[in-house]
Amino acid sequence: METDPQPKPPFSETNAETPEMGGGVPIIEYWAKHTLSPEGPKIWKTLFHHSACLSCSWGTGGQKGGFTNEEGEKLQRCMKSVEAISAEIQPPIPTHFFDTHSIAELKQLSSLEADRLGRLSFPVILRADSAHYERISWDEIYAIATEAFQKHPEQIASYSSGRGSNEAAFLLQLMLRTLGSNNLADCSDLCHAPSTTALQEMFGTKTSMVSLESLKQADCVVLAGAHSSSNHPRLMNELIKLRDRGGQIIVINPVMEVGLVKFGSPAFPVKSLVPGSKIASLYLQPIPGSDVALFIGIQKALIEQDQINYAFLQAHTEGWEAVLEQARSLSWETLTATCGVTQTEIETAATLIGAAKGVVFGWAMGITQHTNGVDNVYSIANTALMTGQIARMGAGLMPVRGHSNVQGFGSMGVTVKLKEEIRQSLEMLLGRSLNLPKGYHTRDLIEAAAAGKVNSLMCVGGNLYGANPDSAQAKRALGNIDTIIYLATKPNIGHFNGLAKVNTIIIPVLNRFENPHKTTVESGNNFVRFNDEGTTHLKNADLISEVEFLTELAHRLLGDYPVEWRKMQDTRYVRHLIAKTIPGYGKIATIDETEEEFTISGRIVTEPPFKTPSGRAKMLTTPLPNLTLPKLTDFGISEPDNSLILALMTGRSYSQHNTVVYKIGDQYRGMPHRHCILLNRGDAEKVNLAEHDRVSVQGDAGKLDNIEVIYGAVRQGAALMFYPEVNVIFKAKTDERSGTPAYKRVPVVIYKEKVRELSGKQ
Ligand SMILES: Nc1nc2c(c(=O)[nH]1)N[C@H]1C(S)=C(S)[C@@H](COP(=O)(O)OP(=O)(O)OC[C@H]3O[C@@H](n4cnc5c(=O)[nH]c(N)nc54)[C@H](O)[C@@H]3O)O[C@H]1N2
Ligand SMILES: Nc1nc2c(c(=O)[nH]1)N[C@H]1C(S)=C(S)[C@@H](COP(=O)(O)OP(=O)(O)OC[C@H]3O[C@@H](n4cnc5c(=O)[nH]c(N)nc54)[C@H](O)[C@@H]3O)O[C@H]1N2
Ligand SMILES: [Mo]
Repeated sequence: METDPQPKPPFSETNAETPEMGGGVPIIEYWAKHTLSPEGPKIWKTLFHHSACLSCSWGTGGQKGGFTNEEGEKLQRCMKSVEAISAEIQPPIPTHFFDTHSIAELKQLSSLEADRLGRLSFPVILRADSAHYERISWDEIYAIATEAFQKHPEQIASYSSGRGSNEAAFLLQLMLRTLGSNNLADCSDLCHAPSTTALQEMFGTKTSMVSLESLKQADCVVLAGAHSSSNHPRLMNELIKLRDRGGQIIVINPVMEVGLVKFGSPAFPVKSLVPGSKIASLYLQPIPGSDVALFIGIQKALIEQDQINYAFLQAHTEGWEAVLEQARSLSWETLTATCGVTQTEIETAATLIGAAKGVVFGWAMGITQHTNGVDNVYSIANTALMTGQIARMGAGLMPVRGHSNVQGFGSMGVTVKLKEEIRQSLEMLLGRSLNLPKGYHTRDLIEAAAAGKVNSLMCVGGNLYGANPDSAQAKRALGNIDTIIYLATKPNIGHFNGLAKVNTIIIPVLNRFENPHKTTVESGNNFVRFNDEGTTHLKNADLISEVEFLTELAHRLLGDYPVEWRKMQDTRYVRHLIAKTIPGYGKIATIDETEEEFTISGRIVTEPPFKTPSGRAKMLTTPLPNLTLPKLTDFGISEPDNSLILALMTGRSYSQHNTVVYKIGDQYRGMPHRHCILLNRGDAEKVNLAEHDRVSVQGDAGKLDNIEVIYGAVRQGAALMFYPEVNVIFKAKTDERSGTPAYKRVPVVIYKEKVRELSGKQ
């Protein structure tokens, strides 16, 4: 293998607790500990069950078995799936638990403690005048729910999270839309909505254009703002193989994530697991939120290195002249000052891209969760188009998605931006026009609830309270809603803090490997997996499947219009409807007979034209972001005594799945618990902070005290903390086009001593 162009990234100093690489022996130890423990047999049974992994959109599973991916390759199950399964096979919450624990007590629970209460196994309600959740009968649930969802369509809404099935998702949107509501908020609004918005605008498609097969033909991957060694471990196998065949990987991330430098994968027990495999050839560490400048820099270098594919631009794109002109006219000084990466580093990236035969551009939350998230995606796509690294095998754009079925929810129409084709099919089904109002995405839902405009909310999974910025606002907003119905497998802090004004109901549901019927999910690679029916370990429990609850409620609300809702409890009928309604999903109609999992047709783009009206990709210029940080006085602080203003990135620790914390520490970053801030040593020393000192971290909505300083490989001026805890300190600033909050660039001030606060400010 050639030597890397960059032996050591500039901000690579870690702390003593950081391991030398990601993955490796600790993964095997984790597997052994859990699979050999008393819960072991249950874990193995689930691992072998024919259903998709619960964890991320890069999971395996389905009909080919738990350890086989869509290309038939074995040993593809990551430890995150064991983590997720262990949480689902917990014992039930004891029958009298809620009688003896008041809501005031439950509000104090941390995310980890809430999850460790066990599986929800009977439905409960918290009434307005009560201090306790209490058991409720199904008759009363349906009575309350029916009344709640008969309210004016603009006052009813749903929120969903991508763990449920395509069938549940389809039914949810069909029920809400039949009722006349378009308020289908979804966790993707907080996640990849900038990707769907940008890809739709430029290419007329909303998802990855690269299949696993295509990725295997690439010889360069650009991975921006994705901590895949922690959040999409199976992608690491593809990156290892790419390096093995002589390919190059450019990582773009303000934090030097140890697992993106070197990763030991159990899929290659001899050559990778113990020694580790090199991942990044080049590691660029931009200022958080500055990726547009970095990508324009790469474009500028590509122009200067004469690597532009003009023939491709002329034949298959429009608007390219302005995009090239933008890169030419912005000076190197401006670009490098904005992104904080040197011209040499940027030119090296361009050289690697220019020399590659096939480049795949992958990205995740470091790109999308910014006020200019859509521009970030445009700038990546422009780079791919300029070099013609798109619309063929081995090249293209690959958003690295979140939840294991978040993409399926979008495909099924759980979105405020309904595809025209689906709208037309729904109108045929309904026999009337779907004259839908605009609809609330997740942030609009919170704002509308805060303004008292929402009466009834159905949450199909997720943690709407914990996932949003400004936890106090989220709590207030949800408290204005009369009825909230949570469908969940396990309790979370949202069930205890996101309480409705009158009735909060928690309905315990069966998870993906327990449903009495078959279901399907869609991966981030556009691959549809088929889940067998299963059973639950919870004995004498009173659980329901999402499909059964939604169809029964819909039946009570809508009778047999536009479908025989109760008949839909046999999910084969739902799949037939999906086949008729959802573009590219034709094959789902026969999946029960053929058991053939499939790639959704029309998604993988291996040749032009694109799906825009002109057939050309629409290139769009991308203004540089304004990255000015507030001043001390903006935080209400009068004197500059040892305080530091930073761009704070918020995200996941190694052992958490979104708002659900499995283990308090982050072993990859050497952070021992959740109340830490990862800081560059140089920044800390500037203001006389030592490692392990305790500081206050203050944003525009509040502050957290007693936060431990941990030195890490994060660039100067930036820092990192974990959600959901950190969500109390900042208000939502969103990308206007997608509604996604800027979780990755939160202006904060940190200080050790209690500083004097300006009166009247804040
Ligand atoms: N085990 C596990 N797997 C998961 C999840 C989980 O919580 N746990 N969550 C699932 C979900 S819903 C999602 S959306 C994905 C999330 O997967 P990721 O997007 O990988 O997760 P994040 O922790 O949000 O962090 C992304 C990375 O962005 C970097 N970053 C921050 N700001 C910037 C920036 O301005 N520019 C660039 N280039 N990089 C930046 C951070 O340093 C971090 O390494 O993972 C999914 N898979
Ligand atoms: N500060 C900050 N905030 C963020 C982010 C960030 O990076 N920084 N990331 C954002 C992102 S990318 C996302 S996707 C959101 C995540 O937001 P959500 O998707 O709303 O939250 P989760 O924590 O994934 O939801 C977990 C809950 O789902 C329920 N659940 C699990 N499985 C099932 C099932 O099969 N059926 C049902 N009905 N329920 C189930 C369980 O009760 C569990 O407690 O958070 C966002 N918030
Ligand atoms: Mo996400």
